[in-house]
Amino acid sequence: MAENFWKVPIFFFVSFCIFLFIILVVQAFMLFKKLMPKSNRRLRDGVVLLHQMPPNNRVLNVSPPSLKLETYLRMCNIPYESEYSFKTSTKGKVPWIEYNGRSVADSNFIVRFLNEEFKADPDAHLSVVEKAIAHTMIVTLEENTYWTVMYHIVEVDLADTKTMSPLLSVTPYPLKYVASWLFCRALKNYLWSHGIGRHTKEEIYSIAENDLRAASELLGKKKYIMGTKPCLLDAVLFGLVSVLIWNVPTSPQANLIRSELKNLERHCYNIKEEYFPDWDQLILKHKISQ
Ligand SMILES: N[C@@H](CCC(=O)N[C@@H](CS)C(=O)NCC(=O)O)C(=O)O
Repeated sequence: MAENFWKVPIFFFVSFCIFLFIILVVQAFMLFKKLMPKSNRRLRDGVVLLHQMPPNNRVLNVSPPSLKLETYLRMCNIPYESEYSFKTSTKGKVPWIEYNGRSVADSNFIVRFLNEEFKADPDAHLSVVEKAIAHTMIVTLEENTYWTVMYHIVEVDLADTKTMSPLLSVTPYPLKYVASWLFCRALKNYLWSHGIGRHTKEEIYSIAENDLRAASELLGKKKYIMGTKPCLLDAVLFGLVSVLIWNVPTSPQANLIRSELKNLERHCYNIKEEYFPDWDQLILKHKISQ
């Protein structure tokens, strides 16, 4: 009898692990069902189906490339419908689209594809030099400044991210612990592989500051970056600045915009007013976070 004494706690521990495992599997299954596309929406010919994450309470989309793409669609009057879910493209990212039986991934390849299909070009009015400047600024914002936002949400303000993330906010405990851990691990790996994650906090925010100051200089007092007519860069800037000032309003980047780079904030409100009169209704209708 005495030699079996140690088996009792082991029995309880193993039972607890099995129980926890079953709970996690059931929760993951339920969450998967909840978050995958609900509609077996039939693709309509000539209409773009835009796959993107649902809104949270603060912003129409927490993903700058998704907001940029939706802005582009509206700028070019391209007919589209949104499919709000967490289904990713073949490249493992959002946004992506389906159009006339074809799937296209990555906002920039989507823009190229739709420009061809719809004979649209939001940059048609730009000179060759303006196009070159716009291209360079787009790459700066999407491949550099964007990662400073990712750094902020995972390294500095994770508690807020967990509350506001469309995915983590609807993930029940105890699965939320696992999902948060996986989310952080993936994002920290991205930051490290990109290279920006190897810098100090101060260095990373200074990178963001330099980029945002450059964008602000380029915009100056103009309504849109290249003058009176918007171009793709305006959509990119809107995607990033709206996420900064509305989704992470306490970040150093948002503080800088609100205190010193006010033209970026004004630009953001201009685009919202012009292209998203239904912004609040869309958030109310489709938001998924609590
Ligand atoms: N270059 C891509 C970037 C898309 C992107 O980074 N999407 C993020 C959300 S903002 C994503 O899907 N991340 C999921 C992941 O990387 O696992 C584009 O412009 O579409």
